[in-house]
Amino acid sequence: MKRLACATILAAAGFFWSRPASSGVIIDGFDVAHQVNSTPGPTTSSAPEGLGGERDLRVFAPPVTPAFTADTNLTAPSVFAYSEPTVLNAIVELEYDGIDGSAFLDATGLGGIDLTADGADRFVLDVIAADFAGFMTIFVYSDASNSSAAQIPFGAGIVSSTLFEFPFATFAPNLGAGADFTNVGAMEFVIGSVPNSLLEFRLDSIRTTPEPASGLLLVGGIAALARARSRRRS
Ligand SMILES: [Ca+2]
Ligand SMILES: [Ca+2]
Repeated sequence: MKRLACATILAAAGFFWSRPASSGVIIDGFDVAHQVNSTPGPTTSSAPEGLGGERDLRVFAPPVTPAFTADTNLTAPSVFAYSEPTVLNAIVELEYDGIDGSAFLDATGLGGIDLTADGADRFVLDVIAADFAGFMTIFVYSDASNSSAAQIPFGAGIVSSTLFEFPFATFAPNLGAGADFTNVGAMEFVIGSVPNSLLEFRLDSIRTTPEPASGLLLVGGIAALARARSRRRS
């Protein structure tokens, strides 16, 4: 019993020892209220909680009355949300390109951020609601001539926090030679539904992260158990 308790404590300690010094960056936590309509069009908002200090938001949808909207921190606290009231086949875009005051892309606006500086190797999007299936696409730009993209579909029926991981290694060149993830000037996150659906979508955060914590827990726990076992033998 004592040995088991010791091994458990060491396993827990192993987890913390093996955790990286940093755990990525928050690209957006959606803490500031911001809304965009399909008409009159795109908006840009100060976003002190977002990477680069500003979020540019665009929706691509036919004009309807009342207007189709997407928002942050309005439908739900610290959440990005939109809901298609009729079949719109809407596309919604979140853009991080520094403080340019425009929903048009400034492909070098972030000034060459190194997304891997703290050991991060993937984006994680925390989707908390999606009643219809759809897709998420991420575009990463080093400049206007070089970008990479990755797309992940999501299924219908998401009702609680579901993490979608986009490892940097899975991105394919979209323009030129592709993006250099150690020299990033802008990022776009695009969300859309499958055709002819009425998607209600909610996103809790966008961030970067190193290897998944579950893998580190396993490695740390095994190492600690091995140490406990060798102590028992000695
Ligand atoms: Ca901007
Ligand atoms: Ca912009």
